[in-house]
Amino acid sequence: MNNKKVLITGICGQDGAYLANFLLKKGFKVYGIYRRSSSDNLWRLRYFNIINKVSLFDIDLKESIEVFNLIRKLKPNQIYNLAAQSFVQTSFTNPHETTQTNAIAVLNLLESIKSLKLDCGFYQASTSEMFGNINSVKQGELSGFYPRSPYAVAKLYAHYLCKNYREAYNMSIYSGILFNHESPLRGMEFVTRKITFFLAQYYLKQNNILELGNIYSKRDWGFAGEYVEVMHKILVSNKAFDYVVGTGKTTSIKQFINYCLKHLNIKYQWEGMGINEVCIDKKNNKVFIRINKKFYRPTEVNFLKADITKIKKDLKWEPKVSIDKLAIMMLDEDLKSIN
Ligand code: NAP
Ligand code: F7E
Repeated sequence: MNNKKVLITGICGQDGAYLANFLLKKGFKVYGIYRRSSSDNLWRLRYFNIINKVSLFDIDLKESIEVFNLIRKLKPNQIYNLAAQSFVQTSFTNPHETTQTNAIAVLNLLESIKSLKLDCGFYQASTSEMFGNINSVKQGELSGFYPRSPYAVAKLYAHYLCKNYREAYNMSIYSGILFNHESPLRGMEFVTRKITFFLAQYYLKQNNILELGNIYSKRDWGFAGEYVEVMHKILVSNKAFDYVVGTGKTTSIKQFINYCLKHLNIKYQWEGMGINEVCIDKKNNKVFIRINKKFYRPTEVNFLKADITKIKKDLKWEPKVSIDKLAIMMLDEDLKSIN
């Protein structure tokens, strides 16, 4: 035990669980903010067998006084702000909740640290969605921003707020601009897990149809287990305040599906175009993947690819898990859980 206290908001989410597990192994005392729910939202902590090793506080991040009181009581050495309404699609239907949690709650957190004069490192979960449609071949720390969803707009507010509080009040605030990162613990609503979970079921039972939206958008996908280690590295290295974290490679949703089908040895054929595009199982000539307009977004981010020159140079960090390996990891875990 190194006696250092960390507070993780969003500890029950994908990154929160991976980070808690990582920091416990490093000897930190880990506290977490989560929201009690009627459905089981502790499953990721159970996956790592760490429920009894972390101290959990049932607080909605929007409740600024409760958050302030908790920070005053704990006086953590580091805070990782990972809580967010993180699903881009939902931000179009629920923009107020998204803005309150992803933007205003960050203001409340920073105000708490400032008014308590706490000597505390603060990590903000910024996102590649802030780049949106900037139309460049790669996106790095100096690229412009063009957010394309209420989610991205709220995150950009938080990102600039962190910059301002750092400059105005000399606070130790760090932002990781992370590109998409996935894992077997990814929420079912995100496209990679939606695909791997469906295909694992399909492989075992060969029924049902998967419906998707825009399969031509491209993402820079990495492994969440690696990325949480970088969050910590950024915060303790004290070299620069903003880092882009990604793989430097980009893959379309369709290509991701093809990687999965190859691993499962399912012979397939894509046919048609646009809304009529389908994927046919060659074994029985049946359609098992099709497009449904309901999964299209009002405004889409078509292309993301990280420029990781700075983090490679400063922090000597490079990702190890490629997207095809990640697809296999997720599929194998899904197959195991369904079997
Ligand atoms: P996640 O799995 O959706 O986890 C987010 C967590 O925040 C959930 O456990 C959620 O709990 C909690 N939360 C939401 N609103 C809250 C509120 N008002 N008060 C308290 N807790 C609240 O997301 P993730 O993938 O781990 O991402 C972690 C952070 O990184 C997020 O801020 C996300 O925006 C950002 N990010 C993620 C990626 C990525 O590819 N994963 C990339 C860049 C940035 P409930 O279950 O109660 O909603
Ligand atoms: O969509 C397309 C969709 O929801 C990826 C969050 O962690 O990463 C994540 O945001 C792409 C988009 O992730 C479906 O239109 C097609 O182009 O998995 P996603 P996201 O929107 O990139 C960023 C970095 C974050 O910060 C966020 O918090 O896939 N797509 N068909 C679909 N997406 C979904 N979800 N479902 C579909 O059926």
